[in-house]
Amino acid sequence: MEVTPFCLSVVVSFHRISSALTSRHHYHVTHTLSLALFFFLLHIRTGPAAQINFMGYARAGQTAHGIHQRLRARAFIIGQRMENTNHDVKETMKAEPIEMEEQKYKSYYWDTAALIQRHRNDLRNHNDMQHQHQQQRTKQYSDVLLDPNKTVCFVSIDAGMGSDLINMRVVQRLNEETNGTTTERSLQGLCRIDNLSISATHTHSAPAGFLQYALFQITSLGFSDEVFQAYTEGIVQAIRKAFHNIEPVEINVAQGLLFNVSINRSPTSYLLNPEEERLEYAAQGDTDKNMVQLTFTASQSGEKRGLLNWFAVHGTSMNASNQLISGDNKGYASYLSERYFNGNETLTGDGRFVAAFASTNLGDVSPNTVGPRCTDTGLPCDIVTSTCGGDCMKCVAQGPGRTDHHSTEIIGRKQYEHSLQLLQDTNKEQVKVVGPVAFRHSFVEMSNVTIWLKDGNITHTCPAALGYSFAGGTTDGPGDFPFHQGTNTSYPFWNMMGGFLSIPTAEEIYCQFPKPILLNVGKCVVPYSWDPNTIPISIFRIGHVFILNVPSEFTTMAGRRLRKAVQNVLESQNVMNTSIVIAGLANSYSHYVTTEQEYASQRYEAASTLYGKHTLTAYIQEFERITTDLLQNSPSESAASPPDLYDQQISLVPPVLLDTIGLGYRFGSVAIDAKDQYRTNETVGVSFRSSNPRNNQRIGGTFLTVDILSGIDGEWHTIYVDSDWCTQYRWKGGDGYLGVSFAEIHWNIPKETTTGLYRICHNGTRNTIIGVIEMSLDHIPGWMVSSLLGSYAINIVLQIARMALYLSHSLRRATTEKLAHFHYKDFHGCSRAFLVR
Ligand SMILES: *[C@@H]1O[C@H](CO)[C@@H](O)[C@H](O)[C@H]1NC(C)=O
Ligand SMILES: *[C@@H]1O[C@H](CO)[C@@H](O)[C@H](O)[C@H]1NC(C)=O
Ligand SMILES: *[C@@H]1O[C@H](CO)[C@@H](O)[C@H](O)[C@H]1NC(C)=O
Ligand SMILES: *[C@@H]1O[C@H](CO)[C@@H](O)[C@H](O)[C@H]1NC(C)=O
Ligand SMILES: *[C@@H]1O[C@H](CO)[C@@H](O)[C@H](O)[C@H]1NC(C)=O
Ligand SMILES: *[C@@H]1O[C@H](CO)[C@@H](O)[C@H](O)[C@H]1NC(C)=O
Ligand SMILES: *[C@@H]1O[C@H](CO)[C@@H](O)[C@H](O)[C@H]1NC(C)=O
Ligand SMILES: *[C@@H]1O[C@H](CO)[C@@H](O)[C@H](O)[C@H]1NC(C)=O
Ligand SMILES: *[C@@H]1O[C@H](CO)[C@@H](O)[C@H](O)[C@H]1NC(C)=O
Ligand SMILES: *[C@@H]1O[C@H](CO)[C@@H](O)[C@H](O)[C@H]1NC(C)=O
Ligand SMILES: *[C@@H]1O[C@H](CO)[C@@H](O)[C@H](O)[C@H]1NC(C)=O
Ligand SMILES: CC(=O)N[C@H]1CO[C@H](CO)[C@@H](O)[C@@H]1O
Repeated sequence: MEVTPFCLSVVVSFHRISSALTSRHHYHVTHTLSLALFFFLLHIRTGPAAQINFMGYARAGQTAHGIHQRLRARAFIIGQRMENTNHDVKETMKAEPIEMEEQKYKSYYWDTAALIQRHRNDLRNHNDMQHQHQQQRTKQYSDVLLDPNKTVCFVSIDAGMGSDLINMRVVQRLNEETNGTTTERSLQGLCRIDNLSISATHTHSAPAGFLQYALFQITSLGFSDEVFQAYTEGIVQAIRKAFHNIEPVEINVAQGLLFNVSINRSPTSYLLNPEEERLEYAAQGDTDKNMVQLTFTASQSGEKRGLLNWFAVHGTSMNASNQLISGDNKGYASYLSERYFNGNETLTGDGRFVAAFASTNLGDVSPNTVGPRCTDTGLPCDIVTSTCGGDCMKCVAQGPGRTDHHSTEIIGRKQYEHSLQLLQDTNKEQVKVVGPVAFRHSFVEMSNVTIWLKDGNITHTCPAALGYSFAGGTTDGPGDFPFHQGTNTSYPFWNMMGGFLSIPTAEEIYCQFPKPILLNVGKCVVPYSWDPNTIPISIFRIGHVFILNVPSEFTTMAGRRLRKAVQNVLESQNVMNTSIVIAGLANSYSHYVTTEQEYASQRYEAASTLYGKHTLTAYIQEFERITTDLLQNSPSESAASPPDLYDQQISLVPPVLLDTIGLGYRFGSVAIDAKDQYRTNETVGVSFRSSNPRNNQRIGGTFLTVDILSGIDGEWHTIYVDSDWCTQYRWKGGDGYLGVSFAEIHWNIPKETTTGLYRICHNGTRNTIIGVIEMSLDHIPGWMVSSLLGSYAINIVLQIARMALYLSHSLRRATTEKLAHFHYKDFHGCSRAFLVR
């Protein structure tokens, strides 16, 4: 049903990013450069709201068609003050035993993420006060220098997974651009590859195309520089914002079990783990129910500043049919929490309080608690293979809600309420975090780790490979017929298909046994690597809290074993009463990690355990190593960093060519207006004549506002933006529309809405190559020009010309920059005023 927009131009606009970089002054680069201008001010990010594929379900048709919730980066910088504040670095180099630090230590944390730079009158006074407050604070703490060796930077992002390329760019950007004030300079070198962790919440409704390995780019039509730049920019801005909110805080850690929010989606695999091991976790069962939460309270004012928690559940409440950008259940939980602490009157995105619901060992954990059912019969599926009559596509897990949207609300709200309980619980469950901040980081060449087994034998991990069941998908997002989970035998036909890429050697087949190799991804290098062979791991210490950053999805039991192994190392060195959490999907992506026993079942998670059945053992061995290094204050050995393949990336996603509009119409004008009046709980729908949102992603801004007319000053005041749960921005455009597009805005009027006059507005940016001509026609009314230049006929001619331009490198060189330059113009429109009673 769904057609990938621009499928025709896909073929023609094939280009390499590298050529874009070498010809800096030519046109598609100029395109990205001018976008960067918009990014600069802002730090809330969303990937392109249109046409880009979502990461997660790997469905070619699941492309972004608008925004339900903006994606966010939430950054926390936690560190100790430089011992010696006279900036003499040499003085501070002396290593100190950890225990001595306990009482002296002070920790600083900056929150982030949440301010939108917008021109708004309504909250001006409020903002002025905030601004003054902020300036005071900056003044107060601007002289604080953090010790880079005792600082960790943790960023939770609403995205599918972390990316090593993004980490590299974020660190580069932080070092390049921090040349302003003294405070900016002390940000330089503070967050680096070894103490920065960017962990994704694993929402399956965020744009793809930002990973540098070919496998992840198949359904997203290659690499998408727009998405990559937006994510990078958002994270950099979040870290910078965190840095500017420096403040002494008290950190508390609390934990508690949360039931009825998750189920195991491979319960038969879990049962293969030894019984005595499973009995140890009888209170929690086959998924981790424990939420571990850090809360940050300003030391001076005692105000709550933020929270950061980990609870294991997949971001798959929104299903594979969803086409609106969304933070899924974690994003909704963050939204509710930030709204609770910042107050309803604070616009979403503003406000000091930051709540991050981060991901952990969620590998086999689904939020679809009703469980898998056959879509045709309604009966449970075959439990071993997750099929109905042999077809995996019919076996789909259902959430607790009526719709996937409703399920997201239920699962998100339960996490939020539990987090609030943990935070407000003033009994002894709250433990004050004391102790030093420290970290160790290591790149590990996971494709060939030598492993010393307990029985004294030596073995090794294998080059990355995906098994048949990988193509079977999961019950949260089934794969393709004829594949199904639990396949442990291979078929010549599929071996031949997979063999086009790389034929596994006998040794590789033996190494991966019993996984039948479908894709020998570790050896595929055309056009560039398909999966990482080198992965980053790190351990962060914040007092007695330890964060284990892994670039993968650990299953429940795999996570428990890793935490236990690290705990044993800590206890052997007399570090007791620790809280250990796994930060999942951090800093790169290498699929799943199961236990050796689960590996034998070859369900999806096992087929996606890239480096063979000893993958978990390798992780544990490497974490034991860096944990020991951390405790003994010795440096950690590291393999070479993963390659930077940016220059080789292929992108098949065409740029936005033109925005057109029918003759006589104006961009931003209303196509379908609001009714005269509504009641609460009704939905207002307004449609605007609009443009492709990829022209300007409005990072930190909004595509829509819901305004109320104030009875006091007679001015319109914004109350909701496109980040709010009650609003939806849908983009209607693409292939069949010849460049014409509409912005459909829906506002589901919340119950607590007061009686009054409201309106809905839309801001967009249109794209025209002939900006020069347009400017020379300045004396003609704008709508006339835009409708003239926006007419189909003219645009088809221009589109052909532009396509030719795009195709021909030499032509591109020959044309002047002016002609080739994309030209952007903002537009704005509002609905009629309507009454809400
Ligand atoms: C941090 O540690 C590194 C390596 O141990 C050392 O070279 C550097 O001087 C230290 N920096 C500070 C500010 O102590
Ligand atoms: C950093 O300095 C360079 C050159 O002095 C300047 O071009 C650039 O704009 C500065 N960046 C910031 C963020 O101030
Ligand atoms: C989980 O939900 C079921 C009903 O859906 C209820 O009977 C049960 O008590 C709940 N368990 C917990 C621990 O809340
Ligand atoms: C804030 O909004 C929530 C729902 O979004 C509502 O339940 C609550 O009553 C509101 N609080 C106030 C003070 O209006
Ligand atoms: C997703 O959920 C919606 C309702 O929320 C349902 O109509 C649709 O069939 C579901 N799609 C899939 C692929 O499960
Ligand atoms: C794996 O590492 C060992 C040494 O640790 C080395 O001898 C061997 O050649 C490596 N294998 C591959 C395929 O790189
Ligand atoms: C360890 O090596 C011995 C001798 O090669 C072999 O018999 C035994 O099966 C190995 N054990 C494991 C667990 O592989
Ligand atoms: C493959 O799985 C089947 C059950 O699904 C099992 O009987 C068989 O032993 C397995 N084969 C291997 C090689 O593990
Ligand atoms: C660890 O916690 C227990 C109680 O939970 C307490 O009795 C013990 O003293 C603590 N140990 C340390 C070293 O703090
Ligand atoms: C709000 O509307 C929905 C359907 O759109 C309905 O199911 C629900 O009961 C309504 N709630 C109230 C409080 O009227
Ligand atoms: C929308 O555009 C108008 C007119 O250019 C501008 O005044 C307003 O600030 C913009 N609003 C947002 C939220 O960007
Ligand atoms: C890998 C890396 O970035 N290492 C750096 C860690 O931090 C120390 C101190 O700032 C640097 O010297 C290392 O280069």
